[in-house]
Amino acid sequence: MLRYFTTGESHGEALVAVLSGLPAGLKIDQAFVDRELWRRQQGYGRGGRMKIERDSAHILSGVRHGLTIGSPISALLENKDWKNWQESLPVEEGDPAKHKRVGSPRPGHADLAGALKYNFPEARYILERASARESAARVAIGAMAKLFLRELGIDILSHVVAVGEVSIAAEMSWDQIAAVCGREEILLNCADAQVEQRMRDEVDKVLKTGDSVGGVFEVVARGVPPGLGTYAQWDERLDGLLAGAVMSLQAVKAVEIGTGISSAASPGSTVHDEISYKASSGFAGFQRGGNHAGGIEGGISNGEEIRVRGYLKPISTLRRPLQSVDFASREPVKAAYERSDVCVVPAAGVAGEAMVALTLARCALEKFGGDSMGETLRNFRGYCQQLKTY
Ligand code: EPS
Repeated sequence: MLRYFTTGESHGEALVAVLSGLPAGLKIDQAFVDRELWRRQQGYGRGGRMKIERDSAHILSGVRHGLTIGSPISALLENKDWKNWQESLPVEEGDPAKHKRVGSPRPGHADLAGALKYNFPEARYILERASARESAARVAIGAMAKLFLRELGIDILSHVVAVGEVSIAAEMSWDQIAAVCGREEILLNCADAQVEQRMRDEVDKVLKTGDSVGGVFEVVARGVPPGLGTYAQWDERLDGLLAGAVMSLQAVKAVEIGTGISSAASPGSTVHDEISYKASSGFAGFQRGGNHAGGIEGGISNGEEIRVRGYLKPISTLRRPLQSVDFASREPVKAAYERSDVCVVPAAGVAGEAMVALTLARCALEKFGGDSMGETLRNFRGYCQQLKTY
């Protein structure tokens, strides 16, 4: 069973991710893992922190001589900013005068709910863990899940569909998305260059006004065979698992599979993807007229591209803060402001890819099993053969 955990605070010494359950004998390409981490750090609208960090996964265990050994993998991502926080966030008792309080909760952030829940008089420890910095750890192990899925012919990418009110009009093909993801300079990771410029203007607008902006990313997985996930139990449905995984990312407030949102307002005749047959096509010869289903029907992958969208609220730290209350005096004050990003949609898309990869890897391992890659691939190929001769 594939399981994973992350630990770490935004301004602590490091993030640590643990991934358990990958079969032995998978090649771990360090350059690929670090490139994924780099991708997550890009995007127009990031704040000053990304000038400090240069993320790299320092693998501590579970990989020897470049291959997984079937033991849990742990990876450490250093926070370069730690050197500026050692005195205000020490592990040991330290000097209370040096602590950096967050005295008034930001609407939309975890600050207030977290302080109430964990019974802290202010929000410093809350934002330290609620911060999207944690998603870097998920991207590190998500990259390993991607390397596993690649062996099965499955690839995953993302692109930005909307920033604020600016959005792309048409569905982007895999090749268009791959071209934008392969760039050495990532602006807003939008596959339509003209729309991307308008997205940039949208970010500039909120930068000028001290505001922030949200948006929509889409994760696409191609090469997924029919048969991952099942309707047999509610918690085994692939759409449910993907929705939970993507929704768990910081600032995601809604998840859509395929054209789920517009489908709710459309007649069935325009939503459901008609079926045809051509022996040489796909996994089992069946073809679809479209992909409104986003590659999932009945909680099972159907062999089409899986398309999952994450809807991000605007970042909750505003340079022109909203109204709040002082934790200590309970007097009305402006919400706390700390250095922040104003737009993170491209970065969230990369983190979304990681969550989709971890979810698909888990479902693939549940279906094909295997303690070594040889065993997993043998089972996988046997299943693909079964589909071919269906
Ligand atoms: C974040 C605030 C900013 C972001 C951070 C998430 O960090 P800082 O407070 O250090 O300026 O840059 O995101 C990351 C560090 C990251 O790696 O994505 C927050 O409060 O959520």
